[in-house]
Amino acid sequence: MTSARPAPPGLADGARRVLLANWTGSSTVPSPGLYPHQWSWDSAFIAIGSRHISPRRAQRELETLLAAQWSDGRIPHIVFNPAVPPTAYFPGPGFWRSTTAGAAAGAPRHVETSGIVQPPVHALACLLVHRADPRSSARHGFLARVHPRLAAWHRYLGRARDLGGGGLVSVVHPWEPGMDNSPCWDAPLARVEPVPPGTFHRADLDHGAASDRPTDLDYGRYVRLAADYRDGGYADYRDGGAGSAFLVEDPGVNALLIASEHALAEIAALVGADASVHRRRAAYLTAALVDRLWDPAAGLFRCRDLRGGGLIPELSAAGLLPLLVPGLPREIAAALVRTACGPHFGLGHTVRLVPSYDLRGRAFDPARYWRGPTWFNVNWLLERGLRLHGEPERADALRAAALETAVASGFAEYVDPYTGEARGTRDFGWTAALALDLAV
Ligand code: 2M8
Repeated sequence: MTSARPAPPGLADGARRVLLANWTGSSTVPSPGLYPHQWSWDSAFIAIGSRHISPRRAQRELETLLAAQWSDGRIPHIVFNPAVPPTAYFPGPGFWRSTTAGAAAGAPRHVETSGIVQPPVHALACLLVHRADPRSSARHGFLARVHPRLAAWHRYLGRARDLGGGGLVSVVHPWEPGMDNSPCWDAPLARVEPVPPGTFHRADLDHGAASDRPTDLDYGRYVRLAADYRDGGYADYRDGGAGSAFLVEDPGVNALLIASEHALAEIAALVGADASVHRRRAAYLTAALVDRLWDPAAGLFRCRDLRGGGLIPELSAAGLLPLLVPGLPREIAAALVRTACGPHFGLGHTVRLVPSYDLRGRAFDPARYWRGPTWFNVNWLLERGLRLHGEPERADALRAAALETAVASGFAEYVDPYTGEARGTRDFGWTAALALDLAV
């Protein structure tokens, strides 16, 4: 946050309007039409913004999500709202069947959820929400309640999801890193047999332009992977044996876990628990991230395909997200800034906000979801990273561009990186929330 330039007129009121309209009474939907349930990392980003409207509501947002945590520690990527018709979103609760298929893995019985996860940005969100009003947070025991749940979540990731055996967290589905159709997944997904077309109905196409969304072939593979995971009881297996046909180490997921381990250390200290375990975890994960995913020639972190492909050659914005990591070696942070500002991501000359994928990449598409468009959560994270690593002027410029683009696009889900034209749905939850956070 900075007061470098005032926010554009209408931003704060507009963001508040979106966050109020998307609030259900216990959590906030990303979008009432396209995404009518609670999403895991969306709620974390939304709470970071809504803490400026009501810290209590932001606490509630996070605690609603945490109440759906499985007893093995996982936080599901969707918590379904029973009041929403089952056909409103695909795949819905009837597909995931968490209360039965997830019983052995410890799915809760009182609520239907998905069985996969999303990036662990929650401890960071809880700490920021606490800081919005530390006295009220302490009075209501917010951190004392969330601390054990966050610790269990990180333990799940560290123990059950170190599927490559090198210390990093793996993802078992392209929905887990949150960048669903990133070109990074093209090669690993090519090995997955899609379910036959016509065996499911894509509710997303009732709300969004097909050219802005993943393809039917992508969806056939997403459904296959999710169904296989469900049919295996949502069990996680070490690499080499049974388990997901899609198995990847993603630098964004791991960077967010490291940032959240640092946040959890602060939370632990505030509630009188052991903080050192989280500091050690953060240091260990940072070393593993550099060791396994850093590509000095490219000047960014790559994804690792654990099913035989090695480091994936595509340049994704996920590979810049470790800029968020405190304690990243100085020369690596400097290289990430150079890459963000170089020809592949164009920050500050070709484009004003970082695109999701290489502007010069073979698969670049300025309209299609995570294959090029600019996303506000990615840019919020990079703004923080630039500030953390001593780049306040670049951070200020990025902040100003994010605020202007958020308002001009009607709080779009994502935008064309060159023109700023709105793509996907409008009045999108995290766009409004993170713009508000940058504005105040
Ligand atoms: C998108 O993913 C969902 C599946 O989880 C979908 O396409 O239906 C992604 O952009 C993801 O990152 C995001 O959390 C979710 C809800 O906004 O939508």
